[in-house]
Amino acid sequence: MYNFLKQLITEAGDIALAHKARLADVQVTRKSEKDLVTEADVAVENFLIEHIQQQYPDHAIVGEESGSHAGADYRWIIDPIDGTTSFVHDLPFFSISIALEKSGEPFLGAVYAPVLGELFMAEKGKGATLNGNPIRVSDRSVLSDCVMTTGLACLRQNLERNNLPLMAALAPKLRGLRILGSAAMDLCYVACGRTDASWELNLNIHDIAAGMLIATEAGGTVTDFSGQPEGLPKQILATNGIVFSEMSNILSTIHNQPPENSP
Ligand code: 2AM
Ligand code: CA
Repeated sequence: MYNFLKQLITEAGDIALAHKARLADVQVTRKSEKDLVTEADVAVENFLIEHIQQQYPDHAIVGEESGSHAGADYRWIIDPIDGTTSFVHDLPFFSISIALEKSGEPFLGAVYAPVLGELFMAEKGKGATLNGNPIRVSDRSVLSDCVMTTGLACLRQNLERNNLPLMAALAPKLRGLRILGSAAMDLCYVACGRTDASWELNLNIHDIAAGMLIATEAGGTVTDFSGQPEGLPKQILATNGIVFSEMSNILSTIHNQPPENSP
């Protein structure tokens, strides 16, 4: 299954790149005012579903663009393009994200950023790799030495509590804060130690399922802000483990404060 996944995601990356090569002609439609879906998202997802169903006809599949396809013990969770906005704006920070669960537990994960030529993979209990080489989280412990990523998916949903207060509180404490636009890549960058943590609100399971396994297999933590799994994927905090407590305290304290202007 590992080799099947590796080949599948690489071929899916080629399809995304072929669409990107004629970006001006790629059809883009709006799921909502700011939420985009392109011809490439649909083409990659259809390719993935077709090949998974051909190889494993009894497996279940959940796809971002097409919903659930029923099946048994194994479940594939796919995001054909994570970071569709980056794709549309010709930025390199988009990825294909594929996770495989067995009996409800993550078992295999792959995230491929085709423009950058980077394939992150993990198998439960066997560690994580980048282009076949083992990776591990960073050992930075002081926030002022840390670079982190976050995102603003929450702003598209008019939530009462969004990420802006959290960003305002954390940015001054860090060496750097980045918004790359692909939650799957954010988790992989924690996994390989480029960043030391990442947090975000209101993601979907297909954005994070593969990256979570990759980050945890590389020695990181992936939980909700309080350190539990229950709040995922609406709250996510991925860390190198060392900065977890401090980040969890800051995020929980600020996020649990009543929003301004409330009685
Ligand atoms: P997508 O590109 O697959 O939609 C970036 O912050 C992350 O947020 C990406 O993983 C992106 O996934 C996701 N995202 C973008 N728009 C979103 C929305 N309206 N609701 C939830 N997540 C969204
Ligand atoms: Ca997507």
